[in-house]
Amino acid sequence: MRLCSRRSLPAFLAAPLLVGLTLFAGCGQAATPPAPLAPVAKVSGVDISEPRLRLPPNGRDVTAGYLTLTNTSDKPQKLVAATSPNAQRVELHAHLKGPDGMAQMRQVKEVVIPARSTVVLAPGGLHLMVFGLRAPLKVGDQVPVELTFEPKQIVRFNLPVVTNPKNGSEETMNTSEHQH
Ligand SMILES: [Cu+2]
Repeated sequence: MRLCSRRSLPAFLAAPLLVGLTLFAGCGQAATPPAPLAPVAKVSGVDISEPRLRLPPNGRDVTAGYLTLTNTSDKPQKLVAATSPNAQRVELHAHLKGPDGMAQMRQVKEVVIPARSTVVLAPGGLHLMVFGLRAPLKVGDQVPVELTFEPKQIVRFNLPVVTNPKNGSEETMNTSEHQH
């Protein structure tokens, strides 16, 4: 029996490696040059990628969600509303400079994505403000969210919960370079 279990160990270790190699081989072509943002959801004219929700500090039921919106059309697109079955309310927010020069968080009516451009909702800028979470969250949870784009396009997807919602896009992506 001991021999048996010892022999099974390498096989157990090898299995994840094989899966990893298979995946790597499978997406090798698509991975070079650096993969474009993979959309997790789309509506006509807008691809949605990089969704994530900041893990709220202990005991809080308020947090912020982030994502990247890419306008694949030749006209401006508008995000006008957000909701989640897991929260009482979701608002579109921006950080705007007040008269005193300090950045303040403000609700905005809409987020406009210019034609053929990308708008990044990221820490310190535009975000989805989530109020009244109905249950405590942990890292890795998936929180469903529903976005409404004009005219009456509704799309639903999940925001995975993360501790640090910063990622590469806001540093590396210069949206003006994507405009034509
Ligand atoms: Cu906010």
